[in-house]
Amino acid sequence: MNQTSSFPLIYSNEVKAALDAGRPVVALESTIITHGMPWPGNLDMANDVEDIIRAQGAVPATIAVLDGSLHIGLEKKALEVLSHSQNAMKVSRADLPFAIATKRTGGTTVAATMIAAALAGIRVFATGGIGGVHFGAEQSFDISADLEELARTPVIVVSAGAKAILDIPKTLEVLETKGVPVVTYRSNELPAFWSRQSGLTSPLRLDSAQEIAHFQNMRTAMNIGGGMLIANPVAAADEIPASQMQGYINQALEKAKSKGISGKQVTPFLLSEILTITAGASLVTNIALVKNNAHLAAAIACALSN
Ligand code: PSU
Ligand code: MN
Repeated sequence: MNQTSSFPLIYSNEVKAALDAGRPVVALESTIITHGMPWPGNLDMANDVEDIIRAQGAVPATIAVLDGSLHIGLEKKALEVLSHSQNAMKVSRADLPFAIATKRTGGTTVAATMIAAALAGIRVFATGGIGGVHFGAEQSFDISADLEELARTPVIVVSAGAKAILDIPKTLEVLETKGVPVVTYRSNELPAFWSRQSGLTSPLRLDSAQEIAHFQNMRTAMNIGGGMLIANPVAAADEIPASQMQGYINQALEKAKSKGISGKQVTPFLLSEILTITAGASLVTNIALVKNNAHLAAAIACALSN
């Protein structure tokens, strides 16, 4: 364990060694562990994803707040404890210093994980899907802090697109307004998380990890701040087709509405409803797409460090 700052910031030995040596590192979020997937599948997913990154010659840095310390890289035991913790906070930008100040434990969202990754000098981050503009946002104003974070923090976020429970066209519009590049990997069509198709043309497309690294280097050279979103379609064998997903999503959205679910609960509620409605199939796809993203993120991290 290594502490090196004016607040409790702890690096795992593996991550510290990699950062010191300039070896490729990939950040991983932990809200997906604490709020996005049920135990024990969440723990298996977290361990498998770390191994995928190692197998490609990069080092995984799962990020979380444990008892008031910000951890960059979790030891096996800590990951296990987090995966079945009952009172973990969902920690986004607004909550990160709060969780540290009040000595809480929590899973970091895409936004909070980007902040931590940037602090640590990690340039690439793999997740499932980012938060975005929710349906009915014109009434609820429910727009994820992930979008603002992408606009300001220089980390490449590898996702399977925005979760299909979101209003994807509005999410794209907000990203465009904020100047966040959205790059789909090897497809002209933006994926929709569980599905390869969204019906929307991707703003940008690149076909290799090297090109993505080159693009990001160009953004850095031109002093254009902020991150970028990579949308990586899940493999055809693992997807749930969009036509099928739409019915499940509508059912979940109806239930959220009738129960008056709001704020931070919306995303976890919808994900767990969809899990029930699909009898677990959505989780299988969710795990497959996170692994797929870890693979690409590791390749980008390797390309960046060359
Ligand atoms: N992707 C998943 N499962 C999740 C999330 C993403 O496959 O649980 C989490 C991420 O941490 C993301 C968060 O940052 O949901 C978005 O929440 P909100 O819409 O409340 O900002
Ligand atoms: Mn929200």
